[in-house]
Amino acid sequence: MSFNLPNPGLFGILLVISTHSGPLLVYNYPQDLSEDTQSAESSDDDDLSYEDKSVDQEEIYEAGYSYGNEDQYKHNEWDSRHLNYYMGTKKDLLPYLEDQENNRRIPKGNQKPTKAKEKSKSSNNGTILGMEPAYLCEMLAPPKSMCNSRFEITIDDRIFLGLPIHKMDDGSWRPLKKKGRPSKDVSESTPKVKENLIMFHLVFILNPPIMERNYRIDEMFHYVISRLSLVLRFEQHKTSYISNQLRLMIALREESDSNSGGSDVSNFHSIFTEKSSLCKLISVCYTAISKSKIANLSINGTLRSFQIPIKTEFHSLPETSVPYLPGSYLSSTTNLLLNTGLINVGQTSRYGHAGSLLENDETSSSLDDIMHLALLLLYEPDKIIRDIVIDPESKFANFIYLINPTVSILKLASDHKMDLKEVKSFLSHLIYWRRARVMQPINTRSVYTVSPMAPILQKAFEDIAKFSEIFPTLPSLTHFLKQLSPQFIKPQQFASIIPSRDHRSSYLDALGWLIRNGYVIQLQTFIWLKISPKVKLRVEEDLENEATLTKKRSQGSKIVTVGGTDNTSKVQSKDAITGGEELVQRDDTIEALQKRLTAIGPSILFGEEEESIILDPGRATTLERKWINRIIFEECKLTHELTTTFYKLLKYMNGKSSLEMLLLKENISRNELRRLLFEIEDHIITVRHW
Ligand SMILES: *[C@@H]1O[C@H](CO)[C@@H](O)[C@H](O)[C@H]1NC(C)=O
Ligand SMILES: *[C@@H]1O[C@H](CO)[C@@H](O)[C@H](O)[C@H]1NC(C)=O
Ligand SMILES: *[C@@H]1O[C@H](CO)[C@@H](O)[C@H](O)[C@H]1NC(C)=O
Ligand SMILES: *[C@@H]1O[C@H](CO)[C@@H](O)[C@H](O)[C@H]1NC(C)=O
Ligand SMILES: CC(=O)N[C@H]1CO[C@H](CO)[C@@H](O)[C@@H]1O
Repeated sequence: MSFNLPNPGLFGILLVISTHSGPLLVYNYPQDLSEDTQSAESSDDDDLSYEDKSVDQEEIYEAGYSYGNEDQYKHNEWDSRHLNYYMGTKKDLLPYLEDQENNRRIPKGNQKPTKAKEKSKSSNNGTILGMEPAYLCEMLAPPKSMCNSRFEITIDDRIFLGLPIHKMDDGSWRPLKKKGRPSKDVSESTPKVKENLIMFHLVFILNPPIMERNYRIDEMFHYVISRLSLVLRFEQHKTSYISNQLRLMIALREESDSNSGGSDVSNFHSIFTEKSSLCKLISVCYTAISKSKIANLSINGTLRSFQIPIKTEFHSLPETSVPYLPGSYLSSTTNLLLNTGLINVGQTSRYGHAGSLLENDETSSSLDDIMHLALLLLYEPDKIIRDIVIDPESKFANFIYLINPTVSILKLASDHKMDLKEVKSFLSHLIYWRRARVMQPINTRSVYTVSPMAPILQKAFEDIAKFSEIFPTLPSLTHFLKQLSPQFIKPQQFASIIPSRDHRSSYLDALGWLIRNGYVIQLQTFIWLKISPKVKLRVEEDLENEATLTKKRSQGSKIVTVGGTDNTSKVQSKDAITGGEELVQRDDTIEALQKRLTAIGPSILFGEEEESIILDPGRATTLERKWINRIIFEECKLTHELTTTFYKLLKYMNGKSSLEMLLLKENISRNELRRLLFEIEDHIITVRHW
């Protein structure tokens, strides 16, 4: 099992409608949904078929699965119903497929596969998974109260998932502002269906592996079903698109009946698919989504894309036993894309139900941060422009030609006086269409190293040849990687491996290639402020002096009684464990504090004489601010300029925002930062990772 690999498990799509005369299955794709026949047939092919996983075979096998530690599973019993069933190597695949096919031949429950299959082959009067369409329709046409929200039923291990859309009481299709009578209530001459249509429901039939069930259906609902259903609702509301399509289908059927005398029933399906744009889009949607491709659907003349994005960006290292796609990229920068919906971060728990669909505001603010990054094209510009079919003279194409991984998008836009909104739209499309990835601009002064996810086992052999073909004058791929991960010293700035100025640009190109293909990642620097016992002691002394002074004048100060140095630092260390919980309130009693601290256990507490780490200076307590000031003004005696820089740096001292991001976002030079870090060296903890 791996959520890192695409596995849509889409078995078919149904269009169910309700009219005043009851529910009706109008169209289904593929035509034969009587049993799981498609996959059984394909497993006769060579060992690379594997189509029942519904992933895009060509693409993934071309790349080769990344299986992590192969040996771990070598001796496992091979059971296609078991959760480990595709954590195998290629050579395990054949027995697996055979096994699966055998399982499939055993009829399950009340289904009668053979009969159903014969029937459906002869006409579209067949069953859906052994069930009569009329019976199934009753279930898939829920009452109004259950419409306009997620719909899900499971029948014989198949999940029927959709977002049924019901007509509003006022006759319109969208719950909008009062004025929203249907904008064009088309002529009364239209046959019954139009007025009759009260509900339509695009039902996706899924058969995900049991262990992935919730994940896969959430993913499908979030990325495809909900979005597509709402677009259709919009079209129905605006132009009666669904009603018009239904009328068209009735007309087609009548025409066909009168031509063939009603004998040629089986033809409806192909006629519908060909002539009705609604049926066509259902078939195109099925074909693309079931292969993990991007479905480009023409909905009443407008082209829209739907897909379950493939997971190729990781912000943390997946477990070694969990497969992922080779060439995947590892960077904490990926976090910046979390809310954009452009990539798959593999957390379906983040997807609300139908609610979170229009996340545009969130998306566009997340894109602001991304503008500081650069785009790395995953293919040659010409190929991209050809493949996504845009005019080579267009602004979009022009933008693609300008993309340079060494330059931030913001700079690119300002250098060429481009409209930021337009640029955001271009870059979103390139990321969504799997043509580009964002990353920090490639820089000779940044540090790069071999990715722990590098596809060494899967692809290195062919890539070594490719690399030397593309960069004939450079060292080999293996030599490059060795230099980037030196054995006895820590990784150096990229500049250190560039032999001369003349080599600079070819080395940067090669670096881009290595990053694009998942071999190399950027190392980033994360820092925290640490408070030494000495600083704490000095601040405590100051406080005591202050307190004495204050006491002389009035009554005791609350700060001294409650915010005792060591106790605050212990509370702080609690924060380290729970990961970002609010600091304990100042007015907590010492008893309460102690209770919480004992609950955590003594081993992780910093002793009285030990250092504290300030985890989030953005939310520093009064005492912590005193420590910080002590460091700035007394311990390091920073100059005025460096103090200013220090305050800019402060909010990055949380172990989450890297210094490399700081250089990109704040107006601080590398030199200035270096000087500051040198001065405060004794008071920081540095961690380097992706
Ligand atoms: C359709 O199915 C019904 C019952 O399942 C059967 O009576 C009828 O003959 C079938 N029609 C065709 C055209 O196969
Ligand atoms: C498509 O949209 C236009 C308006 O944008 C509308 O006039 C037309 O009827 C629609 N087509 C269908 C098939 O609904
Ligand atoms: C849909 O369009 C995108 C962008 O042009 C393209 O990458 C993708 O391959 C297309 N999908 C299919 C199934 O052709
Ligand atoms: C950036 O800093 C330099 C000096 O450090 C200053 O001259 C310049 O005006 C600053 N730019 C911005 C946009 O703040
Ligand atoms: C100053 C102060 O209140 N210090 C307290 C910190 O917590 C320890 C127990 O962990 C107490 O013994 C101290 O009195």
